[in-house]
Amino acid sequence: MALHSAHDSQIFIIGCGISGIGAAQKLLKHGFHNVHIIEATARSGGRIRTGNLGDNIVEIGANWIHGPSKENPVFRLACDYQLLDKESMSEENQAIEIGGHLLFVPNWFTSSGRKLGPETMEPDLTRCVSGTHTMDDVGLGAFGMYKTLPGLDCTFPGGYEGLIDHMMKELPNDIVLYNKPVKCIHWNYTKNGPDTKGMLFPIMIECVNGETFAADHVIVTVPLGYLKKHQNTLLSPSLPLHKLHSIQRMGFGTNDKIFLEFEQPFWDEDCELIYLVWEDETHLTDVVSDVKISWIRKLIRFTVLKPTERYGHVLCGWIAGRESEYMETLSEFEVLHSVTQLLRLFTGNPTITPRKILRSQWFHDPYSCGSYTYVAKGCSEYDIDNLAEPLPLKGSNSKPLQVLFAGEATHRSFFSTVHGALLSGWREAERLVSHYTPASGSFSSKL
Ligand code: 6YU
Repeated sequence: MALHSAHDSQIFIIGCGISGIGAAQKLLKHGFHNVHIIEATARSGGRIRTGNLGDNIVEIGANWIHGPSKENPVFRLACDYQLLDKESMSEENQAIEIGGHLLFVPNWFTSSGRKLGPETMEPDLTRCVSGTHTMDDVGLGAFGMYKTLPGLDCTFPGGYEGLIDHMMKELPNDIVLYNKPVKCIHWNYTKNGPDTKGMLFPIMIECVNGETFAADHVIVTVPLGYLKKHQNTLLSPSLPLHKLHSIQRMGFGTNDKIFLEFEQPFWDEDCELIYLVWEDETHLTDVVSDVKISWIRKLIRFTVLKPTERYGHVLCGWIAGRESEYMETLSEFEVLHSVTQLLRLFTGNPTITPRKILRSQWFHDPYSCGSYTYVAKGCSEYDIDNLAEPLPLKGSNSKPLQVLFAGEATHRSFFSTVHGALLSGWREAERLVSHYTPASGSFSSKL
């Protein structure tokens, strides 16, 4: 077999979300130069996605930096790139320890068309946060595993995708191979592929379009939702059973957004969050019987995009679980019609009409298959560790670290977040770096 140096290793990263970009950055910094990212779609960023509603930018995917303070690498990068406003970067902001947001100023509307006074009603927001269908799906252990960082959650005034643009500028232009969905990663591969110039590689990556790539290492960053759907075909030989079981046990929820622009606000000037309160009992049952008729009843929370000078009068409605999956199957016109009827009912104003709509469809996105990970009932941190465990498993005689796993779902305490995703990409890059570090005595012997 021809020998090549550690830094010549052919490394492919599957997925150009922030975990894949982070992994590539770190590998290049450590002198690996044969690094490529294979991305299924035509864009970078994955679930970080900024879109347009008329003249406004809106976040179709990730919204906030959760816990913007020094320990958060996304916050540090955003500061370095000067993407945040002064207030978000202030020491005071970073020191706030409330696990996210201050209490939003709410407006309450009821299904009999009444606007309630500022009573302190305690809303259940949790289901939306996890993106699950009912809270019964969420394991209690999750609340101990998920770690919050200090700092008052903040947004990117110019859009979250600005972060991706800046990170991409630090990578070589041709590093990403776009529009190439990967069909199968053949590992422990013994045949010599046609484009391998006489070298033997342990991995052959097969794309849907028939193209193949030979590799020493692959870092898989596809979302857990995608892994769940393609668990039996994405790898050959197939994933070991304990990894498969963990993929099945872990939860991947859907949380969608419906953006609406209005000519005039129907909410108070200081209002930040609108709640719709159904006065009949149907809403009290968590699982609504006929989703086709009653999906709209799950749309009970709207955030007001601030500041008004930047956004105009724009609301973001949040919908999670099976109802969001159903909503995605409707046309934009049908969604607009249902939401208009809903708001007319709750405001008692029969003329209210949003003038623009934009909604996300994360469940039907073929390369996300949902929004983000939650720790489902019966799951533990060991499932996350199983997910992150590289192949071949320890103790095997085959070439080590052929397939590595990153992505938000593989981070023990920051799953479901952008910073968790970034840290997981760095973690897997560092795994390869230390594998090839001369001090470990492994520099060329492991090739
Ligand atoms: C955060 C937030 N946030 C809202 C919504 C969503 C998410 N998150 P990627 O998917 O980015 O990249 C993978 C790539 O792989 C992608 O480009 C694919 O096209 C590609 N691919 C797939 N298959 C392929 C194939 N076969 N071949 C080649 N390529 C392939 N996070 O920090 N703040 O406000 C939100 C939010 C609607 C959808 C979010 C938020 C989650 C992040 O967006 C997400 O974690 C990362 O972007 C993922 O990056 P990645 O690289 O791993 O994958 C108890 C307890 C509770 C804990 N939960 C607390 C909830 C906190 C989360 N809050 C979320 C809230 C919102 C609003």
